[in-house]
Amino acid sequence: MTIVRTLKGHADFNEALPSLSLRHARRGWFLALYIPQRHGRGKPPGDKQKGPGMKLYDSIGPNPRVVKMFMAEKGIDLPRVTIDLMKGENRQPAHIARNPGGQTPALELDDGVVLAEITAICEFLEEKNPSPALVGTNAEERAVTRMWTRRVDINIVEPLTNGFRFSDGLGLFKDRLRCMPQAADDLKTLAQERMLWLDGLIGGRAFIAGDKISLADILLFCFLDFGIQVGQPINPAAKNLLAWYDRIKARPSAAASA
Ligand SMILES: N[C@@H](CCC(=O)N[C@@H](CS)C(=O)NCC(=O)O)C(=O)O
Repeated sequence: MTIVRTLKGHADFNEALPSLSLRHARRGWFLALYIPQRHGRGKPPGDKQKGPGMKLYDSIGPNPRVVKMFMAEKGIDLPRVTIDLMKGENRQPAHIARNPGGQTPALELDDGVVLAEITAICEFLEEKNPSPALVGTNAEERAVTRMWTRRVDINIVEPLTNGFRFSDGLGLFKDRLRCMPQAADDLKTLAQERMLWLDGLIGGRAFIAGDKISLADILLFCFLDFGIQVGQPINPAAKNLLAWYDRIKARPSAAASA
């Protein structure tokens, strides 16, 4: 049974020191590289799952939330396994064997293939459950959604997230990722500037990629909501974005994924 916890704020991240040492992390990477397996297909040693069944390896944080909100919009329900990020469970060999990136979410399929990377997981779920479409119903719609999703990702999600990891989240991430604390303020400023840029582009549109909710909205919402919790609020000058945020937040999928 799944326990879905919400991220209460950056204090949680800062207060909990990672129990994982660099030595363990290195060992995990070593195992991931040298245990014979087809890339992305590793069944973790000791995995006792019997019979077919997809499951979502879930945790706190905005990335798993994107998948959960996407699923909520589509009415998909899957068994979940909670990975304890604060204790570094995601960086231990069992999870690294599933996802060499050592992060969450990961979606294990019926045949043992493990998908990671939120956009890949969402695109897979879309193909298996086309309605309601959150990527698109034809080539053009899909391309437009992917274009906006990528814009959101590069311009806002990446700088906002790294701005957090390199400052408020440093206590948690310093032994997990290459952290550049000297870049944190610039990254946060960049995210703020790009919010204003996006604000100008979306104008009077109801949604980021057009007149229907899409993966681009879900991605942006989950990360802006995370930013609000960790001291990176939406740029107050971005009036269109603020109105958009309120509209998305009112959707049941926002509460269902929190
Ligand atoms: N590029 C990955 C990013 C995943 C990611 O950063 N996940 C976070 C949770 S929001 C994580 O696992 N953080 C813990 C860590 O890196 O140790 C994706 O698209 O899924």
